[in-house]
Amino acid sequence: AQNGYDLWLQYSSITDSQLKQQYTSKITGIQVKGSSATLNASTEELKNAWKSLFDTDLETREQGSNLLMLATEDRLSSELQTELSSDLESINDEGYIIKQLSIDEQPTILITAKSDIGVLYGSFRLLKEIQLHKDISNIDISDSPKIQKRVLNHWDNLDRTVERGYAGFSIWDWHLLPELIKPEYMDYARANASIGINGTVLTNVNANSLVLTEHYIEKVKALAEVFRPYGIQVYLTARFSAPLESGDLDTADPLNEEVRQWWKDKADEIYAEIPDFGGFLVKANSEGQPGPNNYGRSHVDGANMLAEAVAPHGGIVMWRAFVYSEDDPEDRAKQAYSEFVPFDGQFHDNVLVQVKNGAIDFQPREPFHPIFGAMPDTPLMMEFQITQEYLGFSSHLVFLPKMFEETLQSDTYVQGENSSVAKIIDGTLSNKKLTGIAGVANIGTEKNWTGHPFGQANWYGFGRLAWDPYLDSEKIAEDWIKMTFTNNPEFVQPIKEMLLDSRESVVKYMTPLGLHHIMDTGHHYGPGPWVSELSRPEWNPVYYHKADSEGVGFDRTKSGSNALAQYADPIAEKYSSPETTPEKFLLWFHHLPWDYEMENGKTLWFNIATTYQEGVEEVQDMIDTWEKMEEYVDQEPYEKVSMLLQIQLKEAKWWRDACLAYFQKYSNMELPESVPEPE
Ligand code: GCW
Repeated sequence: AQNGYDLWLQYSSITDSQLKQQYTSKITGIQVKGSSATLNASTEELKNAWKSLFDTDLETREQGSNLLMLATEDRLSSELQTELSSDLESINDEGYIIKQLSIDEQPTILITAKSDIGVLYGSFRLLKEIQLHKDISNIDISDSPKIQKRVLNHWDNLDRTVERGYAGFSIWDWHLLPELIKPEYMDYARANASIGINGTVLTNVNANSLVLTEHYIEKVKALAEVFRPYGIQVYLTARFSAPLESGDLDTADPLNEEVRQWWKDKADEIYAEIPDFGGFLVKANSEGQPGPNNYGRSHVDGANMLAEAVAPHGGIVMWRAFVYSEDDPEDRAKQAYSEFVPFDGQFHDNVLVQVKNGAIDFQPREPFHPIFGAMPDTPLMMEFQITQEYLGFSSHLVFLPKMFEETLQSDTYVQGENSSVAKIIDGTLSNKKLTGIAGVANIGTEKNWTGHPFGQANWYGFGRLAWDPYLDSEKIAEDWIKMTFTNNPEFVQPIKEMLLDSRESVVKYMTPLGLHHIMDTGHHYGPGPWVSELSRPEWNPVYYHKADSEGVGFDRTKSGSNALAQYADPIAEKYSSPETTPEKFLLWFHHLPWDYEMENGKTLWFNIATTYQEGVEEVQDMIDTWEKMEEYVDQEPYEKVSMLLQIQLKEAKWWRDACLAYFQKYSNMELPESVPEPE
């Protein structure tokens, strides 16, 4: 059923007899070489799926024809190893091969890999091919992840509230752990493994040091044990002042010997319980969090101290670059770069610097963060936000892979043309040994995990792009729709278009033409361009749009903050003039008069107004599309999406009306005819 719990692992019954015949005759049983928790998980998944897809049992058999064989490379006969040698050479430790072969003269479909986890990934891939109704005769697929650390970041607090979470409470039931293991934990692991996610940071970056105490480590261990067979490592956030709060030291100075020893002992203690613990994620000296700067030390001092503590155990440190200080509010967009770039090359090998996709904060649209490409000697990890803090929470339908793709495919030009952000993240541009990507999770206790039924697509899409950052968002949308709803093209085609367009629509009705951070403050829901009284200047929307009777926009060129200088040429040069700046970034980089003439010959004011209006109309189009889809969707999700789309329409109008009414006070210009007066 599509109530949402099963996510994209619906395994909906295949009723087409020809298709069913193809699959069930090609695979009549399963043979598993060796045994391990991961191989068992693979077998269980295949067997359960079979039951659901074909209403028949996939039985374990030791021999025969048309078997599905699961075996890691080292369990293959030497002839097979030779036959497959070039395929095997082409995959990495987590990759897999799925191939139709003849083994002992029997037709066999083999899933092989260098590791058990590779076999698990291959099993999910085979199931995906079937869910997508692909032809599997002569199947021949090999694939490997391009990024090593593919992790979710949960901003989950120990009291089960979730910072910026809109799908209920935290799924981690700390109170009842370690004894009570909810079935959701395993289904969470299955879902993540199915898209290749291999790590999860369980706790909020605004961290509580309690999670590092013995009592909680036991609970974390219980989760780690559920996740381990699925190849998912657990990580924790480390509050920098933990030695003060949960230890008995009176400093957290990273150069103090006792502090260093405290972290080493802490790491040893954790690893004794959780041998495959992933390491720490740290938010330090950002938004009031403690950090090395409190002791006159640098980010390098802080990160390297923790890196030394986890290094003997193979752990890593993900040190966030999301910093902006109170001292220099001239342009928040410049600060992370200014603070981190000078440290390039100074972090230990097991440190990743984790950078948000843009320099401000998870806006509906931002240019890529200028740090990407500017630290060639430091592994940089991408941080995307899957939860929709600035994009309408889980009330609005927005397909984020389209946005992630835009960032990943942006050309930084740092080593000439074709220096995409994706190449920096996957390490190919400067030959990085450690690579990673993180997504701030949108998961909670809602029955369907993500609140909005289409929020699942963002979790799914993040995973797919983490595995392969070059993937097309259209492909992701198509796969997700088919696996979650139906393969019927009458549904797939229009809904795919709706998803792909949805991101641009939200930009249009919230922050068109490069406007940003004009959401009402604190909660970041709904418009608030007028807000100006918060204590820190850079928390106020007026700081970002700078509307006055002269014009609107943030001048980041030489005549302004010159943040543009942080980008390589030709970007820096091209964007220095409004005429050659892509219109989608116009007001991000320029303060322009209301009557500035745009490409279409109309004024800036006219374009702002009509773009807001287009955004509203596009939400209406989404509603029209959805209304035609009733027959393809179960009643519950159908109605839920219908009602949510009505909220989205109402709020798109709210955005349009509020922003235009506010900006009109400064522009003093009439609304274009096509734009209705505020209701
Ligand atoms: O986007 C902002 C959020 C904060 C968040 C912070 C961060 C976890 O408003 O809630 O804190 O970013 O990323 O650290």
